[in-house]
Amino acid sequence: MNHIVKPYPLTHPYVLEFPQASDMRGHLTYIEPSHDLPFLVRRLYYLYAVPPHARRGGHAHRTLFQCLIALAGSFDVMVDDGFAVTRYTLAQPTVGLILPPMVWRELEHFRPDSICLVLASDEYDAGDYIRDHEEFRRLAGVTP
Ligand code: T46
Repeated sequence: MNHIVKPYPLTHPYVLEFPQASDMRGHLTYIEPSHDLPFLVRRLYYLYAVPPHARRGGHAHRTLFQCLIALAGSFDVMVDDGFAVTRYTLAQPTVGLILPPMVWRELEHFRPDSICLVLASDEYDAGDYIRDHEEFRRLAGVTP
């Protein structure tokens, strides 16, 4: 079950910028999920040591909200809502890409030493994944 805390757009991906405190010692970015995200965080995980030619994702989620952040390095995220494809390059630790349910995502072009932090609205549930693109298009209402 997702816990939506703010009336953000809940059907389209979008990019958020998080605050940064900087001084001579470097930078610090902070996220307060109950204020800054359109969902409460129940899980986090991270992708790292991804080979340059590897692709991650290749699925949609039925109910899960996620926020993707490039903590280090950079990578591309292809997002498909069934009707249009949008490509994002994540390259700053102050930027989060919000992915609502029912969007197909593929991550690729990881630069060496990239780290992708993912904040997720629910615990891991293999049943929440849609791994067949045709099934995704049907469920998204694109094809009958
Ligand atoms: C997503 C993209 C961005 C778990 O046991 N628990 C977890 O919380 C996760 C995320 C994965 N796993 C297991 C399931 C598989 O045996 O870890 C293995 C690799 O997972 P997967 O092939 O789904 O990894 P990605 O990088 O293709 O996808 C992941 C997330 O699963 C997915 O929700 O949006 O990162």
